[in-house]
Order: sequence, then structure tokens, then C-alpha cells
Amino acid sequence: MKLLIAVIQNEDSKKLQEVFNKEGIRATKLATTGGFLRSGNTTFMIGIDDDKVEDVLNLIAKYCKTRTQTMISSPTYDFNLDAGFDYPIDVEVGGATVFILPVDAFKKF
Ligand code: 2BA
Repeated sequence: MKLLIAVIQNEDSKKLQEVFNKEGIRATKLATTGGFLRSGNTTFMIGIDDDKVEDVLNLIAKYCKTRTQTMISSPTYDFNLDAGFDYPIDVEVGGATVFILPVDAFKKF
């Protein structure tokens, strides 16, 4: 068994959850925040048999899109300089960041 931890964009989470339910893939959804953009994203924890991992990855790849997000960035952290240098930069996000971990044991009580 493996544990998949998939960080995806909020926009894709509803559809992906529906597909997981339809396909009988059990998942836990967490509301998370990206460390860089500091905006909300969604993390799914999926416990799945080894022979189904590829199927789940294919679904994630299919339903999670790459998007460009604009963030306001300051070119310097030198606080001696006047503020007002903030400028927008485009950041490409997603489709998904997936960690695949081995599971030593899986128990339900
Ligand atoms: P964020 O940390 O908010 O990052 C959003 C996007 O900003 C990233 O998209 C990447 O394109 C860019 N980015 C992140 N850190 C950067 C940096 N130090 N310099 C320049 N650009 C940077 P993705 O790579 O698709 O990541 C989407 C979200 O997945 C991330 O949101 C974070 O929540 C998670 N993530 C990505 N890599 C991770 C990792 N190694 N460990 C844990 N979480 C990760």
C-alpha cells in the first residue's frame, strides 16, 4: 500500500473529489496553504493499493490543470529603501504536486 499526498489547486478539488468517489478511491481532503504564494490550496491524502497507484496518478494528471497566478513581489528586502517598488510577477502553479510514501501498516478500529 502507498499513501499519496497530492497538493492541488482549489479550483480542481471538487471535480477530483467527485471522480475519486465515483471510482471508489478513498481520500481525505485537507484545506492547506501554499508556503510561497500563501494562498489556499487543497491537499488530498489517498491510501491506495500498489497496483492502483498509477490509476490515481492518471486521474490527478487528467483533472488538475496548470494555471498562471499573479503575485505582488517586492524586488528587495532592504527596508532602508522606500516602499513602492512592488511589482506583479506571474507564477505557474500546478497541475499537482504528489508525494508517494510507503505505508508500513494500515489499521481501522
Ligand atoms: P506554493 O508554495 O504557494 O507555490 C506556488 C507556486 O509558486 C509553485 O507551484 C511554484 O511554481 C512557485 N514557487 C514555489 N516556491 C518557489 C520559490 N521558492 N521560488 C520560485 N517559485 C516558487 P507548484 O510547484 O505547482 O506548487 C504548488 C503548491 O504545491 C505549493 O504552493 C505548495 O503548497 C505545494 N508544494 C510544491 N512543492 C512542494 C514541496 N517540495 N513540499 C511541500 N509542498 C510543496
